[in-house]
Amino acid sequence: MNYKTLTLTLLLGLGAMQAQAEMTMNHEGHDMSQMEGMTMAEAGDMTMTRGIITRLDEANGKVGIRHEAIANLKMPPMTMVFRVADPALLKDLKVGDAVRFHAENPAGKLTVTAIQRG
Ligand SMILES: [Cu+2]
Repeated sequence: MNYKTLTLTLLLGLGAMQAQAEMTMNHEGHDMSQMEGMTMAEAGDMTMTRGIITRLDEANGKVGIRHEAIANLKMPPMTMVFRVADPALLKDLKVGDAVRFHAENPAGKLTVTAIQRG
């Protein structure tokens, strides 16, 4: 991990902690037991983004996508490589396929957690 990545990871970590602290404060006095242990994704954020497959590397669990803006990650349109949560997600895809996918950024590693043709 290089210095830049480390800094980014730390910043993202702080941001997440801050968001959590704010959420806790905003919900003071409410019953939060149902939310315990849930990530935002599990709480229902499954924003799907459109893209075109530009590269497939099933062996290394990576996929290149020319994607539209990713709302949940506040990322502008670009072509980039993502990790995939499970390489099996890629098995029916080929370069040039139009897809819809959901990506998350756990610990600074952009990861596709769901992808489908369409
Ligand atoms: Cu991107």
